Amino acid sequence: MMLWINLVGIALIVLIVWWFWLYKEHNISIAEGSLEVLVKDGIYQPAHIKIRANEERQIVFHRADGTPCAEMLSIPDLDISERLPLNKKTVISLPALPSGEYAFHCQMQMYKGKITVQ
Ligand SMILES: [Cu+2]
Repeated sequence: MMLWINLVGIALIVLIVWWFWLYKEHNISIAEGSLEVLVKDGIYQPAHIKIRANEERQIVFHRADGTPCAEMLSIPDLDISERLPLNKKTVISLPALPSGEYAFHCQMQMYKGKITVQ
């Protein structure tokens, strides 16, 4: 019984490490052309986007989550607020940006993402 509890504990730690650390690393995507972000199951995939500074960029958001809250995409620093129709792809055009970090999220900030410009 004790062994079984220990095994469950180890499995839980592995899962937590994977979720908070390894998983996020895999979420980084360096975009060269247009980039697609899937909006599904409570996360943006990828949630962390890297783009180059001083270059205009398009990001395609593909919303596959019917939750009403997932409908809005906000990038507050850029005054962008767009409706994402369900099961459709919406192109968001970003202006040429200076280096920095720009957060994006859904209406109630359940979905969260970040654009790193460098
Ligand atoms: Cu939301």
